[in-house]
Amino acid sequence: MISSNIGKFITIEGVEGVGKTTNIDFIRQWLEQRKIPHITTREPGGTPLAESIRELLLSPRDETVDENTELLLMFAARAQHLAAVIVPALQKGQWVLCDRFTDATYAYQGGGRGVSMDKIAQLETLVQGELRPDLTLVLDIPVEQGLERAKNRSAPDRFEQEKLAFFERVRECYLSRVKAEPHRYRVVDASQSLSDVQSDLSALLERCLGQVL
Ligand code: T5A
Repeated sequence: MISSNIGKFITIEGVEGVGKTTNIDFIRQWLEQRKIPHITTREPGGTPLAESIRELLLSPRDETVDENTELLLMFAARAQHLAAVIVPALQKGQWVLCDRFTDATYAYQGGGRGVSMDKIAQLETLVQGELRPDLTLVLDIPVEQGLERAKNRSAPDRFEQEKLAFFERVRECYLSRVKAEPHRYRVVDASQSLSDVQSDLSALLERCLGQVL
């Protein structure tokens, strides 16, 4: 794992309804039990300004959102989140547990919308410099199953109104990123029962993080 941060930076990713929010709470408890100072946060969002940008991005609207507008808003929210929350926490030695980060931009704007990966990589460097997550947990699930879970939970946001093929591309992009950089990612089968997902997560956290505690 990359270890340039003082605290560890852990991100959690996956398609809609895969169980990120549910399992972040589980990981938070895992960290609490080990008395590891940490914060949990999310993207887009994590600061008042970035949460306002999230509102702009997620609200369904009649106007077509240009793909560059969407991309730049994602990175604008991220720049604020990094400056105000993530970097200060890591510098204090806190672990940061983040619900989505730049892998989501590659998967949704790159895989889903077809924005060039090079363009995303340029913005990633501009906004983050060298900073990358130490560990990214990809919760993986067949897209239809994830959307079904999301649908049962709340009304669809602007992204959730996309067609199935969009989310298939998002999922494929996550899995291809895992293949390309296997040392940073761990994949968990999120189609299992919640208790099985969490027992896999526990074992995985012990394996990946046990040695740095
Ligand atoms: N986005 C984000 C981009 O396009 N680019 C970017 O760069 C970034 C950062 C918002 C949207 O923004 C896009 C992607 C998103 O569309 P979000 O709010 O994080 O991001 O996205 P969502 O995926 O919409 O979050 P959800 O809250 O819908 O899904 P979660 O958090 O993955 O799922 P969760 O935990 O709420 O679970 C959903 C339901 O399933 C149940 C839960 O109880 C809940 O009811 N559940 C299970 N049921 C059975 N078995 C299990 N194992 C279960 N696990 C959870």
